[in-house]
Amino acid sequence: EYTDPHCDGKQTIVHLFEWKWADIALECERFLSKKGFCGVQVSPANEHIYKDSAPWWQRYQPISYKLQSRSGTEAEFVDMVNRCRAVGVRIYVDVVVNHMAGLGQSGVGSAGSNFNSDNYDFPGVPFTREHFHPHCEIKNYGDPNEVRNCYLVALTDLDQHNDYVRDKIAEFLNHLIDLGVAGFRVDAAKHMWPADISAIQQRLKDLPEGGRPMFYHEVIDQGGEPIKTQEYTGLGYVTEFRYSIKIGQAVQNFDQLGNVVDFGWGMTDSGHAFVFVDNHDNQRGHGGGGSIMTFKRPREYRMATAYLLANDYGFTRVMSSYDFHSSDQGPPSSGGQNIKDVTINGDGSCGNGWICEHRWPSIGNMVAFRNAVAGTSKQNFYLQNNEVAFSRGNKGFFAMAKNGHMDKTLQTGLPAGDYCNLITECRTKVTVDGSGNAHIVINDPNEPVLAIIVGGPS
Ligand code: AAO
Repeated sequence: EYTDPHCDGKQTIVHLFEWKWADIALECERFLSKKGFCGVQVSPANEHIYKDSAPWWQRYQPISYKLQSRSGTEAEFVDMVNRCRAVGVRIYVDVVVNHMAGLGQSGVGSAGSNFNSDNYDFPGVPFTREHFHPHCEIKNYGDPNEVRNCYLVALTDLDQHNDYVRDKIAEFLNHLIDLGVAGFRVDAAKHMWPADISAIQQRLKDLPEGGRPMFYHEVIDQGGEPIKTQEYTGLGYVTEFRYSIKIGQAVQNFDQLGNVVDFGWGMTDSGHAFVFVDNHDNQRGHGGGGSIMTFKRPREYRMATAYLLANDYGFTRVMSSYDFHSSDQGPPSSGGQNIKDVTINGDGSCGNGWICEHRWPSIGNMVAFRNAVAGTSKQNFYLQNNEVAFSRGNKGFFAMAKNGHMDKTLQTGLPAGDYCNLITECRTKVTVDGSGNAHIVINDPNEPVLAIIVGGPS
């Protein structure tokens, strides 16, 4: 019920991590709409702490639900939502409702509200001591009571059993619904009781155009703890971190590519799995490890994301990062809390320290592939000599070569015809014969991917 992204059947969102609202509006108009993106996950939009060092994670310490953050004002937020929507791109907000700011801090937040965490005083909402769990730190992830009722890294833990707390959180989400967003990423959902999240959902309006908002819950379940993603699938999508690890490993060892989804490991069913190659935490060593593939290894990262988008599992999110050298470092800035503009170079890449993985050809162009093959399954699977290929029903065909070169005749499952390789934007083509076979050639070590679709450009 909470799994419809409300974007006309499109299949992929991009996390524009720490972008300003004004830049996101521009990106919807100049790029995302043209490439078929469903929407954008935006960084937390509500009031948060300001720290002198301006780390990215200050946005995960709420002070109130006023919509003024490092990314912009409420007016700028509304302008972004409307301009993106006008070109068919929706906004999904990262909502931090498990907790407020961490202990040991006081002062003024990004919207000008005072706070004092040690006194549990957040007048901007307002929340007071009675709305929080008594202090205990989460030490043992083996104890679900501790994970849900104690504090995650000293963040003052709201008690979502409390009706007033439920009402205030619902009021915040309803405000965002009124403004036209299509859904929510629920931060630290693992640290809230599923029944409490459900009680909050029941207080929410339908979207103005009808239907329930999409929800995806951040639950890190890598198999070793009692809390399972399946406890949350009744509430929407749930993050599937095992897939992130498996895809990262498999692009380094192609033999594993046939086996990145295994329900025997307790992985989330495809209709509820929210999937990605990396996220803003694990790309910098926060929130759980594994061999995570990131933009710092561009060749393998392209292959990992292309495979994510080609495969028939889950609802997909593409990461879009800024360059960083230490795990706390905030977004490109010219000092203080100011965030630098995202500039666009002549070749379509980004400047000013923004990586813009979503604009890399074998990532951005795979979004159209995923849209075109939605609802089909993998067929004609071929995996040999560090080459992988498969068809998606009779709608699309995908191939990838680890060393950048492939020269092979394969069954594509597609009707006869000439098809453009989406990745090269038609600079290379594929001819499928009457029996569905085609001569597949890949000859680019940097973008070693080929993707063709029925009904695509020709
Ligand atoms: C900052 C400072 C803290 C300070 C705090 C309060 O860094 O020192 O105490 O402020 O003043 C982000 C940053 C935090 C930051 C916080 C607030 O990452 O560093 O704290 O903002 O500013 C757990 C949660 C998960 C969470 C993740 C980071 O379950 O929900 O930690 N992610 C979200 C956000 C994240 C944000 C918050 C939550 C808080 O995406 O950006 O924090 O709003 C295990 C558990 C996981 C657990 C990890 C990390 O993972 O399973 O549930 O994630 O540990 O603690 C193997 C296992 C794997 C395990 C992993 C690591 O891989 O298979 O399961 O090892 O041990």
